[in-house]
Amino acid sequence: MRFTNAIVRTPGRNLMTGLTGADLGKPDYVKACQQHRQYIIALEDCGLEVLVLEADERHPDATFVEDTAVLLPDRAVITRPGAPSRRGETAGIRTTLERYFTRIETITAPGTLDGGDVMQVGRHFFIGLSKRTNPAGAEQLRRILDGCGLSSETVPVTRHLHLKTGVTGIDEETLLATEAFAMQPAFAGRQTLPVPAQEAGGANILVINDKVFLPAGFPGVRRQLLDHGLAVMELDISEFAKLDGGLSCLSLRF
Ligand code: CIR
Repeated sequence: MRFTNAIVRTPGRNLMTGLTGADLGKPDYVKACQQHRQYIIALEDCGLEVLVLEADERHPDATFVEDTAVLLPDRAVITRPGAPSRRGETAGIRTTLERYFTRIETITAPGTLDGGDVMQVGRHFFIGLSKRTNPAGAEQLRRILDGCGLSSETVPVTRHLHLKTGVTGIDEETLLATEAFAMQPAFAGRQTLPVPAQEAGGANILVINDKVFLPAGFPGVRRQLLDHGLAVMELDISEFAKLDGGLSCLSLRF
């Protein structure tokens, strides 16, 4: 899968009031903006055209744009985020995506779905059933995917916020996964690079064309990726991790 575009949203000054289950302290707004800038530069270095949306001061978690949409080759699916405080984020994303996609679908009530629970591996999609994504939302997405000739299956998410918090598809055969996911029957038959138990925060990596980005501070994960023959670059996203955010959450890629 090769990407040409990305959409990101500048963090708002309200960032420190975002949702979190992490016990890592409050994010520093200025530092978060610096880290976000480095993230944009990294995407641009991959050859992507990056659309930078302005901060949304009404929605503290709006910088985590990945959760608001699922992008398919011929259409965009606007999600219905599981957290009520995030539902208002989708209106702006819809307007933005209308510039790029002629066909837009929408997850509707009672369904809930966060983009962080949707992992594409080739033409197959894994959909996490989490605190944010419910069976009705997953079923709506399954039908849309089915209509596009794309297969999917659900995966229970019990120990992480989202599916992709704990597992990343590196290529069609290889996953990087925490212990919680390595044993999942859904992932049997694929090679799994294990994330060390004390480095669960390093499971969400970003694979963009031929480049691989890893959050800074996870030497065991870095070693796994290097041993697999991947050239990895580290990005410091400490301020976003304080809000349970990983590398993939900060962009929509297509
Ligand atoms: C939230 O709880 O919704 C945000 N603080 C973090 C969202 C992270 N998104 C993602 O993993 N895709």
